[in-house]
Amino acid sequence: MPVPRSVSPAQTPIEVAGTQQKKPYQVAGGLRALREVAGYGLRHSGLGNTLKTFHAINQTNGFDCQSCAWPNPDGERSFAEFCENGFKAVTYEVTKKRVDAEFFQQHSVADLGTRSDYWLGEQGRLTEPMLLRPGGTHYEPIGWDEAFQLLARELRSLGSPHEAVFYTSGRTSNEAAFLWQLFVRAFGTNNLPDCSNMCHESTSVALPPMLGIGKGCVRLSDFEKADAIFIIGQNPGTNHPRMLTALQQAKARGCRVVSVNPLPEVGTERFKNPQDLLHPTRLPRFFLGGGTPLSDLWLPVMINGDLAFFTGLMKEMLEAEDRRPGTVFDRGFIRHHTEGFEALVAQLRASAWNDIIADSGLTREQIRAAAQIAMESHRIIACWCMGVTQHHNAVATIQQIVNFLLLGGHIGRPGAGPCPVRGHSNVQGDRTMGIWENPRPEFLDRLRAEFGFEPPRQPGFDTVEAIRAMNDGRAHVFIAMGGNFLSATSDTEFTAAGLRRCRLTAHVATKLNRSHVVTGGTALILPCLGRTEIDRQATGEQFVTVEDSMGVISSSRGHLTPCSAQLLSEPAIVAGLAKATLGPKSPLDWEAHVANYDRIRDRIEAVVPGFPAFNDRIREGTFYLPNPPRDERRFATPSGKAVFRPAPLSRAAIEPGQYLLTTIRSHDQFNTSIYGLDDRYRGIYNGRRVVFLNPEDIAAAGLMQGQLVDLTSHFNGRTRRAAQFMVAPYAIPRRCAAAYFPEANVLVPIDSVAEGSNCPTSKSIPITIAPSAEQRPQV
Ligand SMILES: Nc1nc2c(c(=O)[nH]1)N[C@H]1C(S)=C(S)[C@@H](COP(=O)(O)OP(=O)(O)OC[C@H]3O[C@@H](n4cnc5c(=O)[nH]c(N)nc54)[C@H](O)[C@@H]3O)O[C@H]1N2
Ligand SMILES: Nc1nc2c(c(=O)[nH]1)N[C@H]1C(S)=C(S)[C@@H](COP(=O)(O)OP(=O)(O)OC[C@H]3O[C@@H](n4cnc5c(=O)[nH]c(N)nc54)[C@H](O)[C@@H]3O)O[C@H]1N2
Ligand SMILES: [Mo]
Repeated sequence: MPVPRSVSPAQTPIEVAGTQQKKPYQVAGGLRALREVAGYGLRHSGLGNTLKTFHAINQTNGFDCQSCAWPNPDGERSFAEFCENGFKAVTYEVTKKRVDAEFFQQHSVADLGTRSDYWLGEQGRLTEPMLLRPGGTHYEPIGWDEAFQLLARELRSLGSPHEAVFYTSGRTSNEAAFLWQLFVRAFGTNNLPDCSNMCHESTSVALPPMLGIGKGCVRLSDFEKADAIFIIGQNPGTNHPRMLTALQQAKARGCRVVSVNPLPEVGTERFKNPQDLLHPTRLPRFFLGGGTPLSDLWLPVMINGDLAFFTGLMKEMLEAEDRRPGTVFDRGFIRHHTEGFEALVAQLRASAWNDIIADSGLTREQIRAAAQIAMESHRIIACWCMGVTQHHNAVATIQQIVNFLLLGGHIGRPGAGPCPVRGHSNVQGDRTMGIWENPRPEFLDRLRAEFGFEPPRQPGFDTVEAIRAMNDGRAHVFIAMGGNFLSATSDTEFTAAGLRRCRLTAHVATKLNRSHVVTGGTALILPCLGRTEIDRQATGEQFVTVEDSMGVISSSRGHLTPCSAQLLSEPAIVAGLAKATLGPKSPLDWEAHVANYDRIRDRIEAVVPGFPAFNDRIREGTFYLPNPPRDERRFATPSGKAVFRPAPLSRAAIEPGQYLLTTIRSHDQFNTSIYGLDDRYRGIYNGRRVVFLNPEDIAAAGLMQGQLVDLTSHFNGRTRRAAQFMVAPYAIPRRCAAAYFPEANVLVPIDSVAEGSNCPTSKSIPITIAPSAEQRPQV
């Protein structure tokens, strides 16, 4: 097999020789999912740990699965409350392999730069703090105290606190996140970019002016009551597999599911629930038949066609309402609880069907079929994820989805409401804890009242702005609480250049990744405990808390012996850094708070609304944060009403000869962590450099299945290139293309962002496609 070619240390090497395309799966889940779980678990973490994990994952007294933010049932939990991909995420952390000092002695940073993302993650858990000196070729061990002193020195020597960037990924617990933002603000800046900036930021911007809240307004139990569930730009079979259980149960009651997605994702089509194996009465359902059909209607919108689709959907409903006034819209709700209805109606009337059809890529019949389901449903839930949030018009699209819900009064009604499905297991909680570059003044006021210092008021850098700041010399120190900043952000080579210009880059992490390999002058790797591990502090074993996608706070307690005695918990790392940096200027006694996380929770209770009697309540079980729109149809907008926000049609433009590229996750990855090289649901094996194209486009361009092509993105007259992707014919609308994240991130221009939220447009990138100079050997 040919040696993989390294593009640059910032990108995973090109490996295309063995990639194959076969038939996509017809059913999600099934016995195969169980086989994957068992195989993956045993291979990486051994029998003992596999069984222990199996026992504790998502159980009331166990740890919160780190894979996604889908909630656990409020009542009784299944004995196996997890999914294939959750199990892989856990196993990825519980692996028996170690990346220790000896490993770093054997592998220079240059060597690591030639390794694939998959290989880096497979090497095992980080075990001790490591330092890369200026000009050094290898990371070498460093003590924790020395590491904190070094970081503190660098931070204190900056011209201003705003020259440092403090990134957060969404696995960070509430306790760690609260301390982290407190430290950063006491240090003097709001430079707190987080993964949310690349994820649901468009949601967080779209919702507040309409609903007075930046979060979804449904509970899991609402899925038991809904008449229709719209799943928009989301692939739950891979990314939120436990959602399929909720959909399966909803379907059994006769609820209808509409999937809005350019791709026919198997997870929204058919599902065999592996958990049925544990219920004797459900066994026949598992073994007989081809699984539960999930989707009643699949709408293959063109990439970025969602805004037009929702405009068409509402226009169709408006025409029906015109014919039979008072029968389609919830006039009572609109009158009492909303404002701006007339503006929306005017916008719908002004939108032309020709434009709606052209922009959405759907037929009038398809839109009519969706409207029919909507008009027959008294309770509608709309779920959306990255297929919606990562476009230039994402905020407008989300607002159009909420307009649709408001028309029918589908908010604050059991079985109905907006349901942005969050990604990382605590990304929503991190924001609640104040991880935000643009904090509300009320939040800062409460911080000041509780801790007696004046927090900075000037907004900080979000992710995109942080990358620009590192590149143009406004930021010199980059410290990350988890994540893989380099590979997760857009414009990979530009981000790499920014990191290289920093004086210092440091990462609190559990596993090795590419961000540890493309560094500033000095670099640190600070290994931390994972969710699965026992967190013992001065007063005894600790637990942490997280918030799921539906605003439920639950506790998480690790059960396994830490993989190395030298790991610190995330709160302990923040405390060590804060104490060294702030010294006597500290707003609290860091050590005392880390000794007993109850003290951190007391501080959270004092600062963050919704946490009264936090320590008591969390010991009794889980609890919901208040959600006024859901609980009492109360909207914290200036008028106290929900606000319609009409969004005029707009679409990502492509020139003749161009395609619109979306970047997606395979079934075998968690963001930048690559679990394996297959995407069996889509029929892709042993490789990730694949571009999905419509067969007619492939023929029209004179290309062939399996051929290698180079992708070039176009933005404001500049091009960016990613070489050697294998052509894979797929059921995707014409002029649309899909490739995997993070391989395709190099194509996403730093300046191409969603209006209002600054989220990189990872789901709509205009590209051209040309045959590669190098082709794979014919077999
Ligand atoms: N196993 C696993 N679980 C995960 C993750 C993971 O990587 N692996 N990541 C976690 C995180 S952080 C997040 S944010 C979520 C992500 O969860 P998803 O949003 O489901 O992830 P993506 O793969 O980005 O998928 C987006 C979906 O949108 C579709 N899509 C693409 N472009 C468009 C468009 O223009 N319009 C519409 N309507 N659809 C479009 C794609 O076909 C795909 O089905 O999952 C979380 N859970
Ligand atoms: N093109 C494109 N780009 C995208 C996306 C896309 O759809 N397309 N999606 C975007 C989205 S939705 C998101 S959320 C971001 C994700 O961006 P990030 O959150 O930055 O990336 P992850 O890959 O989730 O981070 C993985 C790393 O986190 C570390 N880690 C794991 N567990 C822990 C822990 O418990 N503690 C600590 N301290 N570290 C830990 C490990 O070292 C691991 O290597 O990527 C974004 N980028
Ligand atoms: Mo995400």
